Amino acid sequence: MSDRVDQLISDILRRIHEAIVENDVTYEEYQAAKQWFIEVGEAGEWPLFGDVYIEHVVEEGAFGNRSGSKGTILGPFYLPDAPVLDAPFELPHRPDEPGDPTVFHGRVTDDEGTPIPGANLDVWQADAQGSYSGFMVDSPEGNLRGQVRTDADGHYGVRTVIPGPYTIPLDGPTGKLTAAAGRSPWRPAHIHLIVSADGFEPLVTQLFIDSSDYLDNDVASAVKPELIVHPRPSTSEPGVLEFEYDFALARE
Ligand code: MBD
Ligand code: FE
Repeated sequence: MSDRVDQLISDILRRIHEAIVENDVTYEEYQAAKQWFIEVGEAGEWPLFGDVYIEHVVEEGAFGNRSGSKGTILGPFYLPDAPVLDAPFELPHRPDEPGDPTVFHGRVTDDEGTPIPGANLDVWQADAQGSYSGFMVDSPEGNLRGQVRTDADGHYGVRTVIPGPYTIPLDGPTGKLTAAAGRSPWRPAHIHLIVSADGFEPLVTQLFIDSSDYLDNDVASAVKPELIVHPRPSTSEPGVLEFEYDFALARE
């Protein structure tokens, strides 16, 4: 293990040193960078910074060649132990939850299309204002988080609202660095899922809403074309949107 640590830290430091030399980094810039590191820690933003700017490369390296459905990054807003929902599998929400009511459904199968009964889908998302419960004070505890199970045919369904796009906090160190670099701080509207079943690799993924802004400019670089969904007016329920998505899991 210490060989691994030595290999990684030596390589990372060498690349930082090269960037300093190639860009003629000044003492002032070095001191400003140190202060920025301190502020990221004080603001509790290391998980945010890591998941926005680094995680996508780790995810692609770990899972880019796996069989089955595409995954993407976990991000900083997952909370374990969300309630397991019963029919009609509606994510917990405020009585007057803003946003377009939506149902999505599909199947969980193995990578050859055989249905998996009793698979678990752990679902979490921002509300229509881009707020995640448990992290932002304007969203009540447990809002828009829940787990659903597939039935005997591997079918699942989830009732929710379309999330809004999310912006990283503009007044924190990650947002200030993002603005200083002239980058967009936005993520396109997305729904997070971890799809799991005994004997299969858990699939950590996100579904991106096709009508959202920022699909081609995600600050977290986590959009993949296979993960874009197309909500359409439901044929059975007026005023409700609907989309389908099937998940294929890789065997352990
Ligand atoms: C998010 O909502 C998110 O999903 C990621 C990966 C990073 C920041 C905010
Ligand atoms: Fe997110």
